[in-house]
This record gives sequence, structure tokens and C-alpha cells, in this order.
Amino acid sequence: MQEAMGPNRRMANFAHIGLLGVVYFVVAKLSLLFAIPPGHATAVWPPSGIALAATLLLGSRLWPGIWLGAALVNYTVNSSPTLAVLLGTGNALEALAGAALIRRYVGVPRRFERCRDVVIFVAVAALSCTIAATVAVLSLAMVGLVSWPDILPNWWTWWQGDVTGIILVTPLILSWRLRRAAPWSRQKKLEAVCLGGLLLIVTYLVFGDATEFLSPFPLTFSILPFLMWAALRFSQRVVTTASAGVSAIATDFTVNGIGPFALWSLNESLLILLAFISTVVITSLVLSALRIERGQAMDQLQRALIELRELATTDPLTGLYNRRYLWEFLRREWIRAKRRDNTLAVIMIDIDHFKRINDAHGHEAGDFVLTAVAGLLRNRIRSSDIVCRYGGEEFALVLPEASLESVRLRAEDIRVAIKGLDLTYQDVPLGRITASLGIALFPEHVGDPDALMQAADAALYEAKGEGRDRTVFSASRQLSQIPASPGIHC
Ligand code: GH3
Ligand code: MG
Ligand code: MG
Repeated sequence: MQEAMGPNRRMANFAHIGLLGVVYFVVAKLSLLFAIPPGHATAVWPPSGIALAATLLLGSRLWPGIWLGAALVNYTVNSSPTLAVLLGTGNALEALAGAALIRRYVGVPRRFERCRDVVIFVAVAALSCTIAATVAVLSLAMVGLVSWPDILPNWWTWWQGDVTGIILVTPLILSWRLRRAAPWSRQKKLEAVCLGGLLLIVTYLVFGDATEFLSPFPLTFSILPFLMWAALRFSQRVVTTASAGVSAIATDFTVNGIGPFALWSLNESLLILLAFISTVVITSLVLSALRIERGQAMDQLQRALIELRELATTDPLTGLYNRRYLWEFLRREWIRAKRRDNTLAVIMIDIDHFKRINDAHGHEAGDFVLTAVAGLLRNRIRSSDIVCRYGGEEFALVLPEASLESVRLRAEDIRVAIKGLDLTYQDVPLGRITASLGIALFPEHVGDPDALMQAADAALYEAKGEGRDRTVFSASRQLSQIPASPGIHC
């Protein structure tokens, strides 16, 4: 159901309609300067592009503005109210149909980000312009302004003028409605000035008076490298502006009988001009869309790589690092510790009788305990340490630059904290859990990462053998360095 419009919105709507009507009228009057005798159709009809862009940006409710502007301008040309009304209707219908098709098949494009958007846009332009051309030529024929045998060439001229107007002007307006991503650096501004200057010179050389000297060499292809430059180095705004500039200059010279396209009859010239403008605009837009697509693909790839790396190094249940990362980190830290003459400690932690939790309360409750212990460990490490889920209900901490005494204190703190966990899963108390811990230290106990892990593992199993819920240092340590403490076994 359509929402009722408030008085302010209604005023704004009228203002938009009025403004669109005025803009359409003024641009149409200027476009008629390019009219082909006897003045019924023009080489390029930019008002069609304005009408479509306005309908896309501001909504279909603006159609009276298009209708009004088109009817008025036609009235000033033909001074027949009926004909003016008919031609205005054709132009309004063309914009409404074009906007509806683009909304349906492309979305509301503020820019043409995909190559397929560009192709669909061109197809929609070609299709929707048949409406205005058909309405116009039939109306002109009915009032006798166009003789029936001349219908086809007139239809063609009208259609191609509207298509060119849309292909040229709609992307230009849509791209200028976009906010500029970032201000240009001085170098970028200089590059833009170079591009603009060179493109102007080349376009004048190709289409302007100089063609006499260059004849018989058709040099129109030399425009393309500059458009590629614009598309690959600048935003779509620059691309649409560059192609609109080139097309405007080409049209001006061709309609005035100058340049490489002015060699045939007017209709043939217009056909070549349409082909040229379409090639210029479509090539630039497609290249620009390719660049945007490539940028988006690179971003996606980057994100996927980060995710993949995270997946490859993270345990999915607890979010802790996994065993693979532990080894990577341990080897790296071991090299660093060796080089700087530092210590490196490993604490292995295994939950006691974990199987009983699974058996008594189910696997999910077991997972819940693992996650709770992981959270506890995560809160007890320094930024230089890492905690990993080594596998099953085993965790490992790697602590660079840790003294024997500090490792002992931290291991004990962990053991006591795990014992203090009072976990309830789905309103069922899980009972007290305990853990056994094994510690090994480089270089006190062993000399390399593999031996360090093995030593910590051996210490852990010693703790299990001695009755669990205790911390054991690797057997190869120097006994005199360990102060006695309850829960610590040497
Ligand atoms: P101990 O005191 O000797 O360590 O006994 P325990 O029962 O903890 O050790 P055991 O190795 O016999 O059992 C470990 C159990 O952990 C077996 C396995 O089913 C369970 N387990 C391993 N991975 C997971 C997991 O991801 N989730 C759950 N819920 N259980 C797991
Ligand atoms: Mg266990
Ligand atoms: Mg185990």
C-alpha cells in the first residue's frame, strides 16, 4: 500500500517535478542546435539520459516533469498542442519503462560495478527507446509532418538519438551522484590534467579540422588508449566524463560535416557516430566495471585467506590456537630464545577423568567444560604467551621468557582455578573438575622444541601416575632450583 504524502513531501515532489521539467526543457532546446533538418530529430538527445537518470535516482513519480518538459519543447518546435502532448507521453513512457527494466534486472545502479550491468543497461536503453521513437514518428506521420515513406529513416534517427543520449548521459549523472572515495593526491591531479589535455588534443586531431591533413588516415582508434587510461586509473566519474567529452566533440564535428564520420549521407554518418559513441562508452564502462570487479575479488580473496589462515590455526570448539599453530609458535620462539639467551616454558594441562563427564552428562556437557577451561586459560596468559588446545581435553601453554619460579606460580594458579570452577550445564551441576599439569623449561630441562614438548608430556603423565590434580616439573630439571610447594611434585 502506498504511504500518504505529507505536505512537505508533496511540496518537495512538486519542486522536483518542476525542476526536472525545466532542466529537460533547457537541455532539449540546446540539443536542438544539433537537429537534423527539418528539425524533428537530433543526433544525440541528452534529455532522454537525464529523464532516465532522474527516474532512477528520484523515483517514477517524477514522470510529469519529463512529460511537461518534453511536451513544452515539442510545442515550441511544432506549435501543435496535440502533437506536443503525444511526443511528451512517448518520452515519459520511455523513461518509466527504462527505469523499471533497470531496477528489475540491474538493481538501482549508482555505478555500474559489474560488466553484466553495463550490458543490460545498453540493452535496456536500446529497447526502451523504441517506445518514444515509435510514438513520435507515428504522431508526426498522422499530423502530416512526416510522409509515410520517410517513416523508417525518421524512426531510426529518433531512436538512435535517444539511445545515444541515454548511453552517454545516464551513467554520467549516476557516477557524479556518487561521493568521491578519497581526495586526490597532487600526483593524481597532475595525471588527471595530463589525461584530460591529451584526450582533448587527440579528439580534436581525430575529429576536427586537422582531419583534412590527416586524411585519408582514419585515426579514431587512437582515442581508445586514453579511455583505457581513464578506466584503469580513475573512478567511473572520470571515465563517464571523458567518454561524454569525446562523444560531444565527435557529434559536434560530424553534425557540422567535419571529420571522418562526415563522409556519407547524414543517416549513415549518424549510424557510424552511434557505433563510435556506443563503443567508446561501453568499452570504458566495461573496463571500469572490470577494475571494480577485480578490486572486489581481491578484497574477497584477502578476506578468504585471512579466514583460511584462522581456520588452519584455530580450534573450532574453543577458539584457541590448535596444535599446528603451537608448533609454529614454539619453533619460532625457541629460535628467538636461543638467540637472546632467554628461557621458554611449556605447560601441558590435561583434565582429570574427563571421560566420566562425557559418560555422566553427555558429550555436549563435555564440550561445555572444555570451553569453560579454555576461557579460564585465555584469561590467564600474557600477551607474549599463547594457549592452545593440543587435542581432546589437553591444553598447552607456551610462555617465552618465563622464569622457573614464575612458571611454577602460574601453573599452580591454573590448577587451583580449574579446581575452583563450579560448572552447571543445563541446570545440572557437573561437580568439581581437576587437572594435571606438566612443565618443561628451555634451556633448563631440554635443548630443542621437540624434546621440550616430550618433557612436558612426560611430566604430565607423571602427575597422572602420582594421583592427578598436581603439577610436575620435567624430570631432567636441576632439583635444587625448585622450591617445595604443596601440589608440586618433582
Ligand atoms: P585422565 O584423568 O587419565 O586424563 O582420564 P580422562 O578420562 O580425562 O582421559 P581419557 O584419555 O581416557 O579420555 C579423554 C576423553 O575425552 C575421551 C574422549 O571421548 C573425550 N574427548 C576428546 N575430545 C573431546 C571433545 O572434543 N569433546 C568432548 N565432549 N569429549 C572429548
Ligand atoms: Mg584427561
Ligand atoms: Mg587426555
